[in-house]
Amino acid sequence: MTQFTRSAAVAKALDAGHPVVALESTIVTHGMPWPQNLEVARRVEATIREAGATPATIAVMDGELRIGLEDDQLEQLAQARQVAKLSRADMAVCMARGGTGSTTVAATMIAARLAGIEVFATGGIGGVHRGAENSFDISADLQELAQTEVTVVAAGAKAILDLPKTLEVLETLGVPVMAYGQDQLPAFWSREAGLRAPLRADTALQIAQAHRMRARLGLPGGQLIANPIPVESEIPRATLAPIIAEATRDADTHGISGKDLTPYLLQRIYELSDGRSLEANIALVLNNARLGAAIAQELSALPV
Ligand code: PSU
Ligand code: MN
Repeated sequence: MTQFTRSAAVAKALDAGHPVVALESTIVTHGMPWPQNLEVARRVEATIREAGATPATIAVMDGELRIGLEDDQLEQLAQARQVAKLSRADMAVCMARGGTGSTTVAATMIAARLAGIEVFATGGIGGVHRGAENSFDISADLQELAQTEVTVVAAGAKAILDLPKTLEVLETLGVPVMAYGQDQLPAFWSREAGLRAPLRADTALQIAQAHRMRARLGLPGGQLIANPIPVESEIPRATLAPIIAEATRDADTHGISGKDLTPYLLQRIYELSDGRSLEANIALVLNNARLGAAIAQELSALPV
């Protein structure tokens, strides 16, 4: 028995060796408000198709791990309330119970690897939360990058996190972090985090070659590509800093922690920025989808 179901389009592309880009679904259920979440999910898929690759949005629906959603399934998920946010720890439990859940970066990487998809585009990965020295809140996404062979395209780690600590953990775990086309680490809504990225890549081909070289060396784990948000869509760091500080204080006041913290902060920053954070989030996800498709194309042309 296979542990997953592929959509017809994804099965066809993978079996033919055509480029495929995995997409997560937590950004749909917990990262953006209805109805923009559905609109964005559709636009991201369309962007990948226009760039010559096949999108594979991943989710668990009624116990089935789905690699590639049909449009009605995407809509169902976007409208659903109280959907579980699945990571490495709870994906199998949800499937065994016949449940429904969206996949985070960690769970999407696991599913992509099972299906033989090498590239995954998202908004921002989870990382080390501010105050982690007390809360120990470090996203399972980091550990997943250390053990699952998928190249993840993100706009850096979300600026709500402690970025220096996030980079330190990634270094400890042996995860290559490459800024795309610049030396600075991008910080999600802003192009620069005020930190140098450990590595830099200037072309999709370089990223694809590094992915293959890791495999040849037998190194487990993936790569994190930090793709800066387009200039015209960025929110400068100085504008965001007080908003993030306020959202973080509010989370503290209301005792928000664990899995609820990231969705709470994203929603609060959306309110405090009068919707600007969402516009930026949409622009960066589309930008990552384009780069993901380019990397998938290079990988499909390289020998395994
Ligand atoms: N990127 C976004 N919005 C999101 C997320 C990423 O633009 O909502 C989600 C991803 O699914 C990521 C998760 O894996 O947030 C991290 O959650 P946590 O910090 O609880 O590990
Ligand atoms: Mn967490």
